[in-house]
Order: sequence, then structure tokens, then C-alpha cells
Amino acid sequence: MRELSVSEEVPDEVVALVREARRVVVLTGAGISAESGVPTFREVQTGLWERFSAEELATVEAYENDPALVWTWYRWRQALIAAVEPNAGHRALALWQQRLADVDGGWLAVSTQNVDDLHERAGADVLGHLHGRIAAHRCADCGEPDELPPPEFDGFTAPPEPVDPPFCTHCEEGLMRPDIVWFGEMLPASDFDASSAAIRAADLVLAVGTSGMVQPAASLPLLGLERGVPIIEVNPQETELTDLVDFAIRGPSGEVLPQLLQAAGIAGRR
Ligand code: BV8
Repeated sequence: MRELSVSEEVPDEVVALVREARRVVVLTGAGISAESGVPTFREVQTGLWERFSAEELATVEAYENDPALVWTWYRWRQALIAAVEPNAGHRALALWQQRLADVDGGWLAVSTQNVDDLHERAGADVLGHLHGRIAAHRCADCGEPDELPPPEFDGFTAPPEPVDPPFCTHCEEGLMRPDIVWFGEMLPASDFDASSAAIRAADLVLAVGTSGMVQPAASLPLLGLERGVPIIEVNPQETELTDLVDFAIRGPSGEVLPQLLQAAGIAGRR
């Protein structure tokens, strides 16, 4: 594995990999949304949730124990995500995806652990939302999905006290919950299987802004290893994946991804 800093010239091998790739899978994590102002999972919780880690709150147990506390956490995060914008990292992936769509047999697939919609708002199609979508909701009992009005928060002011989740309008018994994968819950098979299949067909894999600490998503890039597919990590820090990748570019994805596309002559080409 070669480690490079964002301030360094992008080495020719990396430029060649990016320029010549035709079937690309990008696995993203919380880090790609950090420059948009969305806290990563590593960041401590504040306000109503300061006593809990994200891993503790993102569980069925926490929701059953205190539905209002967990519900408010998700509605507040949903409001924050609605109030921020995609960054240059999201936009670079959307551009690269468009470019490869114009190439015969070319494609770029985004598979994300993020529950935000910043990839889509940057113009990219997302093949897999491995851990769900924060703006989607379903009944915790009957499982029926339902469209809910936007949250009553502005996304910045911490809510003074928890608000109760609404009741399901279908079964009228259950409480609504975010359509999210909590720890201990299965990932959506369609998104996971599609992402696995894409990596099995890829000629380049990128792991962007993920600590590689949450399974089974963190193992997806390894599916390429057995076929000798090159893996590039984009992350300011070392991760659980670093020892397995071919190149690790240390820097914020909002800077590194546009730089990579520029160096490969993809960005700026009409
Ligand atoms: C399951 C939705 C089983 C909720 C999330 C094997 C070994 C050990 C443990 C397990 C295992 N298998 C399963 C487990 C348990 C568990 C797990 O992995 N636990 C971990 C903590 C050890 N996995 C599960 O529970 C999974 N389910 O296994 O079910 C099962 C099997 C059969 C039958 C029934 C059940 C479900 C996991 C999904 C949980 N839900 N999200 C919500 O969002 O509220 S996970 C959540 O945390 C995120 O979605 C994301 O996946 C994860 C956070 O990871 P990252 O995205 O990587 O973000 P993180 O904050 O960690 O790091 C940020 C990175 O960005 C850092 O590296 C940082 O340096 C970098 N960065 C910062 N700034 C930038 C940047 N990078 C680039 N640019 C920048 N500017």
C-alpha cells in the first residue's frame, strides 16, 4: 500500500488507474458528507443525546426504551441534512458517473453507508443505500412505509425536549420509525447484493470517507481483492481498510476527488 498526501502530486499510477477505469464502484461513509456539515459517527453527540454514543442510539433497544429520544435524534439529523448542501466530493463522483455513462460499457456505482441524500442531490444515482435513508419512514410494528411531513426543526438549533413519534396510520397500533438499518438489524438485501455484484464486476474500487469499522459494509471492498481489483482509499486518517488498499490518499474527499478527476483529465472535459 502506498500512502500519499493531498498536497503531493497524484502519482502517475493513480492517474492511470482513474483515467483508464471503466467499471468503478465507490463505497462512501460519513466522511464524504463531513465537509457539508453532517457530523460523522465518530463525533460525540450533543444536547439531548450527549450521554449516548451513536452506536447506542442507533438500536432497536434504544428506540423501545425511549422512542421520543431516538425519534427526535433522527428528525433533527434529517433537518440538518435538509439544511446543508452536497460538497465538491459528492459533485466529483456525480460528474465521473456521467462521464463513464457516455463510455461504451462504462459505469460508476455509488454504494453508501450514509443515510443522507447528498449523493442524489449532487446528481448521482446511488446503487445501494446499505444502511437506509433518513427521510424514509415505516411502522415499527406492521412495517408499512409512510410519507411524513418535514421535521419541525431547522437542523441547527438543538431541540429543547424530545418529541413523540407519530402512530402508524395503517395499523394504528405501531409507532413510526426511520427506515434505517440499526445495529443488529439486517441490511436491505437488494442494496447489499447489488453492491456486491458491482464490486465483483468492477475494474477499480474506491473507499471514501469510511473508517471501515461497521460490518458487513466494510467488507464489501474486499470482494474486489480476490480478483486483484485495485482499491484506492480517500481519507485524512488511517482506517481498518488501510492495510488492504493499494493506494491511500490522505486528505479531505472534497479536495482529493476533484483533484483526481482533474489529474486524469476527466473534470473540465466537455
Ligand atoms: C448486522 C444507520 C446482523 C443508522 C448504521 C463482525 C465483526 C464485528 C461486529 C459485527 C460484525 N458483524 C456485525 C457486527 C455488528 C455491527 C458492527 O459492525 N458493529 C461495529 C460497530 C463493530 N454491524 C451490525 O449491527 C449490522 N447488522 O450485522 O446484523 C444480523 C445478521 C443476521 C440476522 C440479523 C442481524 C448493521 C450495521 C448498520 C448500522 N447502522 N447507520 C444511523 O445512521 O443512525 S452504521 C453507521 O455507522 C453509518 O451508516 C456507517 O456505516 C457507520 C459509520 O462508519 P463510517 O461511515 O465509516 O463513519 P465513521 O464516523 O466511522 O468514520 C468517518 C470516517 O471519515 C473516518 O475514517 C474519518 O477519518 C473520515 N473523514 C472525516 N472527514 C473526512 C473523512 N474522509 C474524507 N473526507 C473528509 N472530509
